[in-house]
Amino acid sequence: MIAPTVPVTVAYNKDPSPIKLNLGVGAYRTEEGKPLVLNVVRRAEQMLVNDQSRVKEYLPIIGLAEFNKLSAKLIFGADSPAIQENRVTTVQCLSGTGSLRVGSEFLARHYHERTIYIPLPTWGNHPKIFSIAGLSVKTYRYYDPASRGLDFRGLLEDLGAAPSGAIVLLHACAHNPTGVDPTLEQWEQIRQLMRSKGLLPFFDSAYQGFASGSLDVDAQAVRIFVADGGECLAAQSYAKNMGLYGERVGALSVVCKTADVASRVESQLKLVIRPMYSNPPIHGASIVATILKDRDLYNEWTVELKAMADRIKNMRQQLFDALQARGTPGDWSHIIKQIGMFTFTGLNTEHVAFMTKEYHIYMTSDGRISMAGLSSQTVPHLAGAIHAAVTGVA
Ligand code: PLA
Repeated sequence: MIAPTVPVTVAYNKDPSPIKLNLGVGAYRTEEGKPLVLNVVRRAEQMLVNDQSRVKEYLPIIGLAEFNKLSAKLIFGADSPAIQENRVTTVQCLSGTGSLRVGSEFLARHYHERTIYIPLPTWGNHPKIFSIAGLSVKTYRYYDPASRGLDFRGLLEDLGAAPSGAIVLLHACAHNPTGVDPTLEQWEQIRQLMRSKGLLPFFDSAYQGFASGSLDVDAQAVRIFVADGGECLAAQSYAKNMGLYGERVGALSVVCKTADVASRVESQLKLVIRPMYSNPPIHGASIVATILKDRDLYNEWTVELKAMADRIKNMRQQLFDALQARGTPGDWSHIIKQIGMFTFTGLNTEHVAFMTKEYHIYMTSDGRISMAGLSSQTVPHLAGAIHAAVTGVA
């Protein structure tokens, strides 16, 4: 299980070195190393500020209705039969984390099987969220360190051996921390296996559009599960793809078999949310709804999103090239094969400690680096540190 990312940032903040580099937390930085507020977000905010009719009243328990509808469309597709048949219930939550938490509290109270299978490894917060909510957490094999790719056979064996009805956490795209996703054919096999065993898919979609640059491509895995008419849950975050990290805006959708079940699920979700935080904040959801409902703003968003995804891909290539140029021992092709914000480098805890001490480079101890925190100027520093680590540290 990976170490929490936040302590990495604490250590980074304390380091006085001018060359220090934080590749720990997954937050997008520009080529200049600065946080980015999307232009489309600035425009939407300006429109909201200029609208004198807007007030600061409480939102309903499940949040902004328009935001919920648009969020479901974004992940399931505008023409999704599940949406048209009113089989989806969507509630606004506090970003991806809050959506996962509300979803798992709901399952712990009302679902008949209280075991959730999470990939090994996974985002460090997953096991904590699910166990605190009252689910019992088990793992399924996911990553094969030898191939630095998917352990597909191990995954199928472990899910095949899971008790029927168990919940399975799936990363919708850009698996964190490994950057390794199943192919579409593999997703189809996973779907068939899960449906045949009645396993319940719970998708964590924290990176839609951020992985491939296309919102639709990154939602494909979720959509093949929804297309078969079965149940599933999806937690969405706008932290990365709209750069709304600190606004804490996300959504939980539960796809049900009938409209009647969906409306009863909504009532139960309200009972989960009300004693937790009463109702969600208004600002972030208003920004998202403003962008999603306006064709021009939406198009502008997709262009900016693609530019972020492209910059990350470019950093992968640059880092790979820099290691090749140095003749750094080992096969580094996984850097360009992996997808999304992170590269799972294969560096061990000792390498990481060495790079932090000698090069002031911060990353999680499992060797995960955030490609989004890298720039053309810092690639040589990182490549030099990796080279020194793998040639000098056992
Ligand atoms: N799910 C996954 C797979 C994530 O990687 C993250 C964020 C979230 C959900 C939740 O994000 P949100 O609540 O902000 O929407 N992971 C980050 C940040 C980017 C973190 O750890 O807090 C990471 O560095 O792994």
